[in-house]
Amino acid sequence: MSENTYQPPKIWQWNSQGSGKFANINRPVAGATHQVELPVGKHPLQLYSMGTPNGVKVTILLEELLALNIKEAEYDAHLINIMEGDQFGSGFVEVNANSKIPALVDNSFDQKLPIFESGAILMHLAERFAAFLPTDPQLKSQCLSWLFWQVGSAPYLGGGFGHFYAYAPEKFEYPIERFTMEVKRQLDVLDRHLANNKYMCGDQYTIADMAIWPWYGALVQNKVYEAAEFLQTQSYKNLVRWTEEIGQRAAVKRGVMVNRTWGELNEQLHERHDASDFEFKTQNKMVETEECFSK
Ligand SMILES: N[C@@H](CCC(=O)N[C@@H](CS)C(=O)NCC(=O)O)C(=O)O
Repeated sequence: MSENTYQPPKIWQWNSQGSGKFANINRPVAGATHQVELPVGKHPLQLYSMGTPNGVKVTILLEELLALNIKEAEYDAHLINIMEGDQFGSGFVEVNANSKIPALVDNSFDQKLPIFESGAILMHLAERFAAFLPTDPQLKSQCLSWLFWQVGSAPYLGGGFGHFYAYAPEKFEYPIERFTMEVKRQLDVLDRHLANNKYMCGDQYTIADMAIWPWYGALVQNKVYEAAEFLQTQSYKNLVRWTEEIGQRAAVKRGVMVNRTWGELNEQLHERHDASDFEFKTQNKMVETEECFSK
């Protein structure tokens, strides 16, 4: 066991100078910290997000809807940089009182329709466009069960395992043991299910896959927390098969680029306002353009 002398005080006090990767954005109170309106683009769907696993769920679905030629799914994706505190701007808080990305405003109705929580956004879009959510009651309940499983399970993976394994300023055995146990169990849950199912809902690729892939697929591909070896993710063969298959979809490849501000420059599309942005506005192209202007 790690040596640890910490004793919780009688009453907790906020140390705003706290350590750790997210110390500058973590706060014990809700609400806006500054006044700023959200930008609004030309399409009915306005997404306010960042290319994290929760954000990517929605951009994958939007790109999949567009790949089905559903033109009404055209969208503007505005960057909310959570590391710089954009989620605490007054305009964002009006759309999502919980100050977390992703948030969507659907302007297709008489009144603007704000919606937050990735699972709720996926359901809204799938129902509105009658796609990627089965209508058969058996399959629909399976799809929604897995969708809600993901939303309930991800905090153990991200806030629990990922935080203590990759981000905490010191390594502590107790939380790493606890959350590794749970994440390995979750990986086994998925692997056993995918042994008998092509996708999370039998043969149909649905919003359940789009919710689970950005988290557990990224873990398998060693794209989050650098924990693939530690967790031996390659041993979950069915999960690996499913991860690779979904990763090859063109819409998924586009979805993961949107609102992404790290990694290879040609894989970062900070804002997406048009389908052509994937070709002309990735960061490698933006840098080239800036270089042109500075000459
Ligand atoms: N349950 C929420 C979780 C959203 C969430 O945790 N978003 C993170 C990024 S992945 C965030 O915005 N964090 C900013 C913060 O905590 O201040 C959902 O599924 O939409």
